[in-house]
Amino acid sequence: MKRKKRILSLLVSTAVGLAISSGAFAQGQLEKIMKARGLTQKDILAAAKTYTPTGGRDEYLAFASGGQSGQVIVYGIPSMRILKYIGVFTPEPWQGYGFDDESKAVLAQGDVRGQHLTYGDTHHPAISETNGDYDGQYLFINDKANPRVAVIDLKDFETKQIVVNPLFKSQHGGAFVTPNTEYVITASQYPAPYENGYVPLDQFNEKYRGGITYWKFDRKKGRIDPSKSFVVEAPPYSQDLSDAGKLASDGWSFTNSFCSERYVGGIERGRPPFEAGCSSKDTDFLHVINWRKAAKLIAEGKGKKINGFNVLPIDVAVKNGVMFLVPEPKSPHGVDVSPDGKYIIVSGKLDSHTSVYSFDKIMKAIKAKKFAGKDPYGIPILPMKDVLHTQVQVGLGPLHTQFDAKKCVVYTSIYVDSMVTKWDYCAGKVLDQIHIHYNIGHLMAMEGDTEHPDGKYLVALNKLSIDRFNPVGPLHPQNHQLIDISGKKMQLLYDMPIPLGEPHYAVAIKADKLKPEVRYRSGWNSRTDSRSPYKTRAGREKTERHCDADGKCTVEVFGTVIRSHINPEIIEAEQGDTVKIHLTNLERAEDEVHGFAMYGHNVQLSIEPGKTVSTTFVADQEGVFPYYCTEFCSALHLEMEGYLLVKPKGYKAEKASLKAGTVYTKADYEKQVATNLKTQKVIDQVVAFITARNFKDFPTVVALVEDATDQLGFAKGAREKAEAAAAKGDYQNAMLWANQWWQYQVKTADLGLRAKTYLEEHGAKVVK
Ligand code: CUK
Ligand code: CUA
Repeated sequence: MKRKKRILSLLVSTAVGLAISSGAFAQGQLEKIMKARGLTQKDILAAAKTYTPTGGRDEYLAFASGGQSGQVIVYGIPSMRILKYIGVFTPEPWQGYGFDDESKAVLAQGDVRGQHLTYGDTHHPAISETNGDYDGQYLFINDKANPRVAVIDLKDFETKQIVVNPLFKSQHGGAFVTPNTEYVITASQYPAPYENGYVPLDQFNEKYRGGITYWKFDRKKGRIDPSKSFVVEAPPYSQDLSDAGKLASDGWSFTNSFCSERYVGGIERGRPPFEAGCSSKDTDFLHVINWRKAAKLIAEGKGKKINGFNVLPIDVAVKNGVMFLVPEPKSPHGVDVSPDGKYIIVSGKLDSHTSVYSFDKIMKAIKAKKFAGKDPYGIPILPMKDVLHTQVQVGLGPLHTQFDAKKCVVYTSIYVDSMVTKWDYCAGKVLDQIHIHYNIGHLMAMEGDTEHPDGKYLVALNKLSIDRFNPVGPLHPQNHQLIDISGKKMQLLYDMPIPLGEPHYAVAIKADKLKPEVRYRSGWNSRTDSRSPYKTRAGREKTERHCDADGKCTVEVFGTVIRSHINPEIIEAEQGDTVKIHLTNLERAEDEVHGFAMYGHNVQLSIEPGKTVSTTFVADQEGVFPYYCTEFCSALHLEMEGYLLVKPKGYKAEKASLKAGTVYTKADYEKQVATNLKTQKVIDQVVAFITARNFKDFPTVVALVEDATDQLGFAKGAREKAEAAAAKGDYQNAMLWANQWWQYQVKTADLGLRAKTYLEEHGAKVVK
């Protein structure tokens, strides 16, 4: 009891930040809450390890596959707070992904054989590496169903490129990068002919093929270069996961397979199903590939082109010592290379062992040409016992392995037993086990597949959540479970439901390695990373209508958005016109996003500060189509609106002028001007506060001040218009412009106050 009290008071004093002397009250409170919520001391400890106080940041950022949702999920560790869903293979309206023309072009790169696809089955994200460690620049992810790879730039967490594998008909073992991201590796899964035509299944052995693709990554451009990429042809063995060699094994890669039986199913014809035929042999094959040599052979022209893509045929690979096979136990799944590159850990789904292969022994066997024979395609097979380092009994259904910061310590997911086993692959012994809820697939340790893993936390990516959360219908959320691995025994800390399935692999990077931007350079096409030709400056907004020789007309809008108006606010078109709207966000303030949605046209844009986006559609129906900003961006956000007016063909207007709703007088005008002058005094005070301090030392404040200066400039312009109208006795327009003058002042004040708060919170100093 005494010990319990001590732990509690320790917890309270650290968690609530109270001195020991005043801890008694908080301790009483804590005990009350624990009792009311049925929490144990262990729970409180776990909470203290994950709870991130308001405004706090996480130590790691995880990128998780969103499975068949075709997205990537970004969350923080240890708080397990979801920060973003990145639209990758699937349109995502909040981000405008798949809605603006710029991102539609990215998704269109992923069309397969003329078919536009709106989902992907994402499995394995990979962070770009430099010298075998995450560099935080790019993220890659594969689509298993449609053999594609996407490139996401971690400067803005946006998908920039999708490449389609022109040979494969499915692609699982990727994306995995080589230690300097020279290549992004993906392996095919279900064998199929490389060509797109029909080939009967009785030619499976001869014409169906697997393969491993090495996508050349051009880091300067930040894009994959398909023309310099290649496939190493492989037998139809149903290749599964891959991993790149590193350090000792740099230049090599490893891919396993689960159906070297080459079985073809046909359950409906009375044949035993695939699952029986693909698990009948005791062993399958690990493919050991010298990718550096393969790349050299391709460069020397030793490959051939199929569907316009470089292929290194099996016979050329064998002749040049590029590909070898190693038997591995029954239907394996994961293959993971140790941080030093010396060991390769393979887990057999139907075997209770993990098999640790020695790269050194593999090289020795290859050098000595000590082969156990050849497979039907002439590929040399290395004798299993000669290249095996050890086998360890870890539990039933081992799948994937991640590495700890501690030497030789690894964690393997155990699917059937719903466990994580911690074991030592050097000494070949089990160290600890923990139960998982339920049926774990992959698991992720912090930077756990690099040359320098961080340890600390492990996340179990579970297939089933069953009874772990409040029920929400037959489709359950997925369950990511956070485990503390800093001690001798693993400790379960937290369950995080994810309403996007299915989590396959995830990678976690130290958060301070990421340096994302908060705004784009002005007029930026974020998808091509270049200035948009449609960039529009303040005051240069215009709408043009041009018709071609066939009488087809296009209304093209070069517009801007800034708090709190869309310019233009009225767009006119004739029925049948193509409408192109380009919008540039003029804001520079952090997080000042505007949206753009329009009635009835499937238009929803996200326009982040500095970005230029476009939408194109045919106005095929006459009518009135309101549009508005979809982000609550200021007090007058609801007024951020406009109309697309589509006139019937040949429509003649009766009167060409717009009539105002309310009528204003001289008194209204003067009252507004008085308000504006008072507001200006407030602004002047804020300006005096800022300029009296070293605000130039704070880039965030400098950006806010620039923005505020812009707004104040607009205010001046509106004031001039108001005064000119008043001078002419046009109090109607004088009042409206005086009001607009005030709107700009409000925005200036808003920015100024934000800057002031920032300076106060960041200890700015008064300067002389
Ligand atoms: S796979 Cu899903 S649990 Cu695609 Cu890496 Cu193993
Ligand atoms: Cu912009 Cu609401």
